[in-house]
Amino acid sequence: MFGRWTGAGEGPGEDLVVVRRGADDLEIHCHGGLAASEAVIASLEQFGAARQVWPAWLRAGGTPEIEVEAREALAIAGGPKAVRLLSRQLAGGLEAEIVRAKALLADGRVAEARVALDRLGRAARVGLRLTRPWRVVVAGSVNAGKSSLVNALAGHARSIVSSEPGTTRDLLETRVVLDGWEIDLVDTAGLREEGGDDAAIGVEQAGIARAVAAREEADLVLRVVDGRQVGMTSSAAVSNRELLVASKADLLEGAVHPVETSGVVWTSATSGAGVAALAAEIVRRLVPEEAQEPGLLDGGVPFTERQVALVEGLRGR
Ligand SMILES: Nc1nc2c(ncn2[C@@H]2O[C@H](COP(=O)(O)OP(=O)(O)OP(=O)(O)O)[C@@H](O)[C@H]2O)c(=O)[nH]1
Ligand SMILES: [Mg+2]
Repeated sequence: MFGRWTGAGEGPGEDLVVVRRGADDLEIHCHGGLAASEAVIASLEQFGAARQVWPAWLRAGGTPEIEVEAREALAIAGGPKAVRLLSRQLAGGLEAEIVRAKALLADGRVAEARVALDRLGRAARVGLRLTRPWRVVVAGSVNAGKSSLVNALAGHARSIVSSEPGTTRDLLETRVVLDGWEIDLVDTAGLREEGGDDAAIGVEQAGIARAVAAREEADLVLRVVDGRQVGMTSSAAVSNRELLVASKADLLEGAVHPVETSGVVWTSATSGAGVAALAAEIVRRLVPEEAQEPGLLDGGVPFTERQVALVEGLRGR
């Protein structure tokens, strides 16, 4: 039916189309924009209707829980890899594997079920991160070239760069997509190693405190060292959550070594050399599963705590 919705009678009303989809199922189509739909909903509420958020609406309509969760996650996920992974779960990837594992258990084929459930358990680490970008903190001494590297990775001049030590004061986040993964790069205030951090005063000191705190919460810390000083940095002091990055390779005479042999990623923000290799290395460190177990993320992947608990429960049987 086409007609004019006048609600409680105020205003000119709203032209709309009402479609009966079933005995107790009506669709109301109105003009675009939020104002028209909001006015229609408000008037329906006056007549006793209850407003529902969409996940509750889907659940009430009998949509399977994993599908609702996948739609909720897709609404906030970023980066093509997370979206592709979640789309597969929406299409039934995880559901199918859970059904299969349950059937195996019912058949007494416990070992086979275990293999499938263990795989789901290993995939869950990445699955649980699909709606929250990885966090990479860029740290190091003042003037090491941290902001220049962030800009090189982001492909635009996000952070202010200058030869003045102590240029970056606060944490500055830049969301980037590297090799399909969404990542927040966090530029920080440099540490003043030589004169001690006492050389920094006031706001810079506060910035350094924030930099230290940010490192604690990072998935990965890029420890940026001026290439001319790399020899003075002991790689033994680099934790497995850290990646040693040498900057300003263009100022160096002689060869730079590949990361496989030196453990150091050599880069030049000025020439762009090594920046793509750095991006690849960041992803390799954040999502080692991709290289270590190809195919792990191609099948069912649990992506909520509820799903992980469900898999754990089956594994315990
Ligand atoms: N030649 C050369 N110079 C660079 C490179 N990267 C950075 N620089 C220079 O090094 C200086 C410091 O660079 P920034 O990126 O501001 O360094 P930062 O680590 O962010 O410094 P703070 O924020 O002060 O801690 C600037 O003068 C840059 O132009 C590089 O790859 N090659
Ligand atoms: Mg800086």
